[in-house]
Amino acid sequence: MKRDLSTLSLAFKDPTMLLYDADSPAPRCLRMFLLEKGLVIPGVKVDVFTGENRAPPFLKLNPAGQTPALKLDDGQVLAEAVAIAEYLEELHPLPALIGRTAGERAETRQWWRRIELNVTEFIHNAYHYSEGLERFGVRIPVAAEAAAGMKRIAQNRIAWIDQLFGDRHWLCGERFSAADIWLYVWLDFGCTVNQPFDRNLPHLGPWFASVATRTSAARSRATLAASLTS
Ligand SMILES: N[C@@H](CCC(=O)N[C@@H](CS)C(=O)NCC(=O)O)C(=O)O
Repeated sequence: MKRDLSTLSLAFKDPTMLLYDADSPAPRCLRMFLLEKGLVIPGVKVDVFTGENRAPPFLKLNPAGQTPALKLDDGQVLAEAVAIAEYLEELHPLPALIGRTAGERAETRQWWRRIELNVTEFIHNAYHYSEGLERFGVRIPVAAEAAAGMKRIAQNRIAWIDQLFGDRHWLCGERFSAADIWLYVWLDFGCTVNQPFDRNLPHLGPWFASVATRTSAARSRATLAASLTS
């Protein structure tokens, strides 16, 4: 089944939560996840470029100083995009982007973990240690000398994922999942920060082009607050 669920107008609104959102890839993963689920949550934009996320008001919410973060109606604040996605899928199981059965969920998590541990973390940190060095050098430990090697490893692991991918339609076969979202958003981000992947990869090249046609891919570029006012 290859339905593009993000085109559905049937959105479920949950005003009991507030998403701390930003113009960055981890929050974009979550926005795309929400769009695919047809779930509408109020959002507030945190300016990660000026470092609003590293100042006391935000640190009180998320001491890790990162976005996204999700505030629940009882005041609890969740961080880490994957944990937030898991939480939302438990509350709103359908359409399933992680899985309907234990087997499906494990399969999604298998790909998700491969992607985070081998690709997205390398792209992200290589960016922190090179193009983003000036901004991030004052926020987190950085290793400029590691950037070139990390970029190389990211590209190598992307080619490895391409081999594993084989002839399937999405990472989980016929099921479009959170793993596709995370890989797509981070590869797209890589293209904007001097880490373009090889579009000629036989499986990931066409897969990327196919994900890019989904409504959620385009709409997730804008932060939630921006998409409400546009
Ligand atoms: N592992 C975290 C990463 C969160 C993260 O690094 N967020 C970035 C945006 S992509 C951020 O807030 N950066 C600003 C900063 O670290 O100062 C997740 O997946 O949620």
